[in-house]
Amino acid sequence: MASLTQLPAWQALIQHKKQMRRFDMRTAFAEDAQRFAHFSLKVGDVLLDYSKNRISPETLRLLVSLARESGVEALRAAMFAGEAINVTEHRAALHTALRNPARPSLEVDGVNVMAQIRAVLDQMQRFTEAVHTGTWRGHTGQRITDIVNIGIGGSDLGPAMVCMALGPYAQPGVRVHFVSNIDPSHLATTLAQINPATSLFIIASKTFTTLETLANARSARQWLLAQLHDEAAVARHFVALSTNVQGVKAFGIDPANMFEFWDWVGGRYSLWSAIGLSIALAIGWKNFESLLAGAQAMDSHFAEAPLEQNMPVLTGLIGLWYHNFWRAETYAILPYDQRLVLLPAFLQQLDMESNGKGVTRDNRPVNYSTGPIVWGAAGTNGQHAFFELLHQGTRLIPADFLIAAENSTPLGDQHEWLIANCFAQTEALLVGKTKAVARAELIAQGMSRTQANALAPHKVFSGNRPSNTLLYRRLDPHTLGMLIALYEHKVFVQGAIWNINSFDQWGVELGKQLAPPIREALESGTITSPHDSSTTGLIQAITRPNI
Ligand code: G6Q
Repeated sequence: MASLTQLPAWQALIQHKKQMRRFDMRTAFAEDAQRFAHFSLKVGDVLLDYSKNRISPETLRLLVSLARESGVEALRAAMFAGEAINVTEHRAALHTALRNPARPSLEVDGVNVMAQIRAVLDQMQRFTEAVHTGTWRGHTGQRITDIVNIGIGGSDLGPAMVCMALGPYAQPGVRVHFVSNIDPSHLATTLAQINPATSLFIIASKTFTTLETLANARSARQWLLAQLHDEAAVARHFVALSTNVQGVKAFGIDPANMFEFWDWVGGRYSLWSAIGLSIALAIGWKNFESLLAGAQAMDSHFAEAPLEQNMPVLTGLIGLWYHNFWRAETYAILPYDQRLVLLPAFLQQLDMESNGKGVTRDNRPVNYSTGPIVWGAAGTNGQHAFFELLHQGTRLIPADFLIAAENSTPLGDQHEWLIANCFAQTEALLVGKTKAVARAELIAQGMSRTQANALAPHKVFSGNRPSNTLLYRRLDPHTLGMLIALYEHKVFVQGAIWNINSFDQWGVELGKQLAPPIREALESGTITSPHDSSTTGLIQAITRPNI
């Protein structure tokens, strides 16, 4: 493929950006009474309003051309077909197959993966129902009341985010906890809240070699055995989610209590696989199926809708427009939905681990920027913290606002206030406030002209600041599945255009390589591997604190 920056659409977008430099969304809204209708799209229960962006019909036409010229459609077809699009690891990326169990067959390396997927789903369903009905009990015959998922990164963030989001669907009698950090305080705090006789530990690790997870799993087993005094208890209180049968056996978990997945499931795309067991246990099997079905609905839309009316394509292109042509380095995720409080952290991994890459799929360094910085927090809390910078700071920060029309746990008129705040913020970002208006307001409040002139510049909001709004009826499992799949595919579209491999994560590996020699030095007090003087100094500050 020609270099991205040489494509006609990229070149045209450079020119177009020059014409759009002074584009004012307020004027665009004034000139087109139908702007919302022209720049919004509904898929199922999810409405995307992308009208508050610095875009014209011509911008979208050029961006869609860029998607076509850079081969997004071919790569999308290859992903759904199970081709090895993860080129550096020679693997398919088939999270879409996990949520389409009705698909008759799909061969990867001569194996029908659909049969494997269905078999594991059946095993997960049987187990989930056994725990919920009390058929599966702890070693002393008591029912399971607490589930502890021990995993990190992709084996933690997705399930933790979903369980939090779907709290109103929680099964009675079961609490789910997540332990990820090797900092012992994480596990210790959780253990202090639970009873070993009624607890089930899910050891979630694709590789079953991850230091943090294995260390926490070992400590959890020791704690359990110290209280139940019988090695046989492990079989009733520990299950594993992994691709590594040998590792699971070596740890001492019976492979009969292992839920398998496969190397073509990326960690950050794995909540739809056996890694979702904690979700099924938290919300029940039917709701887990509904989560999968929601993601599948978004998959079908992504696979079939024309690029011009394709939600993941449009959000991906608009994000890329700001990142590459307006040099916006970050974007904010602002769920006006307390239950989505973990969404920014989940999307941080999804986006930054997928597209934080500097080498193309054909092994050349990129000569354009990739991988925006993702951050955010739940509204309205963010409003009282960092929104100042969004409104009055010097940077351009596109933002996604997410809001439900209905709340699962309404109280008085609080939800109406939540919606009002959400819409008011996107409106304020758009409309802003001029110096003349600020000055007039101050004078109307009784301030002298001199004082008003001095204060007015501080009360100016430039406006014309972009946002998307995702409005959904209610945060139910189906809608949440759609929203997550939307972001997965958005990231895919951007990675496809940047011609990078969104499915590997070599950057994660470096820390895994460097930590063991430091650990050894901390224990022995002798540094045997070469380090810079900073690292050496820090190690010695621990091993020889008095020097
Ligand atoms: C995700 C990453 C990474 C991974 C963790 C845990 O895409 O690869 O976050 O999920 O390092 O790995 P294991 O599941 O193998 O323990």
